Amino acid sequence: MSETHTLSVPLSAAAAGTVVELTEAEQNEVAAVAGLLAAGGSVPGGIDGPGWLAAARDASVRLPHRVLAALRAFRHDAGPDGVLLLRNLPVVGGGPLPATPAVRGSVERVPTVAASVVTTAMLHLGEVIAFRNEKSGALVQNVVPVPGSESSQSNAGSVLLELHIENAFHDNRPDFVGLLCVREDVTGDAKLCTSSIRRALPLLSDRARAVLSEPRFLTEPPPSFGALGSVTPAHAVLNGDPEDPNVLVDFSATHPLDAEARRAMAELREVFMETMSALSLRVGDLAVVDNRLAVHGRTSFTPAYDGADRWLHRVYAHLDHRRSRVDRAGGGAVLG
Ligand SMILES: O=C(O)CCC(=O)C(=O)O
Ligand SMILES: [Fe+2]
Repeated sequence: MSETHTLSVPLSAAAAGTVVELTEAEQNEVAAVAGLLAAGGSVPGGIDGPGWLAAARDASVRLPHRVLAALRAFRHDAGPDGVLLLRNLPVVGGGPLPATPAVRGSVERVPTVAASVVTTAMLHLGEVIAFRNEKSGALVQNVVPVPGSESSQSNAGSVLLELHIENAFHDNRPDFVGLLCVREDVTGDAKLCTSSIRRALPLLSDRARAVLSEPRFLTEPPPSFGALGSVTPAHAVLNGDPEDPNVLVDFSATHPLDAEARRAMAELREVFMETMSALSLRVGDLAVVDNRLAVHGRTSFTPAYDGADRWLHRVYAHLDHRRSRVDRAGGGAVLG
């Protein structure tokens, strides 16, 4: 566990990474694509049924060119910040947005406009996946505050959510995490925080770099997996090219195995804080985080539980479906 449990957002913090703001015409094009998929709302099984993801894959090629180009470029190289922000996406069709759900494990089963938007976008970053033990294996999950879960280190909580790699404990963790804002936090306090190892690395001491590159850490599954995940074998926090490594850490679930490893992890958290960006997501913002290069978290906020709280849809993608085939019973999208 981290000792401090604060994320003080630097005053200079702003949106990180590449930002693409859709024009009204582009927004209408996306709405038309999503509208087709949402109209098929009666497909058996909805989003998680046998046919919808294939329909979404087909429809996804019709997204506006600038959106496709941004996603493709980000997939190739997520840049120094490891974050892509698409703004001004459509999130509702004809009717009003329903009340923000306030129950644990809430997911989207019916293909709404917003669910279709986030899925078609994420399909350009790889294969859309979910985990059987997390939010009942749903492909489109709700990120909402849940009464009674305030202090949970999960996306149902409202205390500060520590910086983390998504599902760090899992061998086939997602390569990209997409978070689409369908209702923004009225208080403005809830901010998505991201820090990239590309920004942080030059600020780390040589000793910390060396220690973080050794298998001196263990990572537990997050609370969203219930009791079902298992702790990793000892692993390094920095992997790959020492000059441009991947990072594997969750500051509430990764445990150093010795005192020096503890100090190195604390130093890493410090430099992540120094280089952190924080963003109050607006309605229609899709933030995509490269889960190899950037950690993410969220500042604390105070939900009202009145149906108007902050509401995101989360979708995962990974690049190599064959690599995870052993975990995907029947060849579907859900890892067991
Ligand atoms: O609420 C947020 O901004 C981020 C939540 C989060 O880390 C997640 O859903 O994976
Ligand atoms: Fe997360």
